[in-house]
Amino acid sequence: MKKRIFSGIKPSGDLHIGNYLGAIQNWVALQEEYDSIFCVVDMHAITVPQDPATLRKRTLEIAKIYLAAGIDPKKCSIFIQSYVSEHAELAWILNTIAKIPELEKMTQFKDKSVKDGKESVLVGLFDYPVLMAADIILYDTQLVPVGKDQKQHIELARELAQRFNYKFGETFVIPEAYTKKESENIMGLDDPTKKMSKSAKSEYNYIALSDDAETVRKKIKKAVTDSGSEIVYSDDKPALKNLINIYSLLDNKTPKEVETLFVGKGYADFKSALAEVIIQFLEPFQKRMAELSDEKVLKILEDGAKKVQSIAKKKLEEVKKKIGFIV
Ligand code: AQP
Repeated sequence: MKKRIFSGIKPSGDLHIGNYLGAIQNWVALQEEYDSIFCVVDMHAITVPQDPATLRKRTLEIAKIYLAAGIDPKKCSIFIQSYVSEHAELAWILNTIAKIPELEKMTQFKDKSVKDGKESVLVGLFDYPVLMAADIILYDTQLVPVGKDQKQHIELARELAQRFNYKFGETFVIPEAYTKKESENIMGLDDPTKKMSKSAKSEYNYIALSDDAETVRKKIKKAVTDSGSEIVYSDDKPALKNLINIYSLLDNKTPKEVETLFVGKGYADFKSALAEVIIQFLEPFQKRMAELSDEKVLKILEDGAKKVQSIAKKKLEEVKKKIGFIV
């Protein structure tokens, strides 16, 4: 029996190379070895206000990104979260064993509370880590390939699965996060102390997967660098380290090999080479995306939902029986 992985991305903004390198690139590699389930988590997206037409468009776009990146629907199940209502049902049940302080610890809730005041936080945003726990444990997931920012949520999923098992008997597999050191936290181009983020205020924070060549060149040229002039991979040069990471992950080289390529050269040479590496990745990727019709993608998503629904239904039935519902 293959081990199972599950992961998803929310259609709440333009995806960037941080999302690709931190999550999707690993999914593509893991799909060969694992029983893989990948989801477009639209129910997570609505935890912040969304324009309905934009949400629909972005949901399809995320699925196209998965496919253009190399996720193979013959090997994996790809679906839209809201197609499978068991996610919401299990989340409700898990709400009855989750504790308020556990959710108050979550970074997104804390950030929003500090920024805009606790009274402005919507219940959905506060509670979404429980929905994420449900997404994961519904499928007896063993491994969850994500970026570093999501590790806190996997911890909660583990905790809730263990708590349920303890209260009602062995039911859920305890999942583990899967990250890779070089890609788990791609930092903002404008600020290497914060992660690259789709909700960043400035577009100079990220390279979007939809950026054209000129935009990439402009953004990389503007990216902040550290003092000095040599191309060295070191913790005390966080901006450069981040750029070298991006280069090495997209060009399939180790950071050492990238350093060696630029011995005796300066930031300008390095940055223009990095921009070309990114463009060489993005152009064929965008071409593959453009070739995917909405109809074809919708069919893949419907087929994916059918495949996972039987797993979800069975697990939810087991849960309902255990807690005393008549099924
Ligand atoms: N900077 C990053 N480096 C590495 N991995 C990252 N991920 C996100 N940012 C980085 C990973 O990408 C996946 C996307 O998940 P998501 O869109 O559901 O949520 P997110 O983590 O909240 O992503 P963003 O881009 O930061 O969006 P906003 O700004 O809307 O919150 C996850 O696996 C995540 O770890």
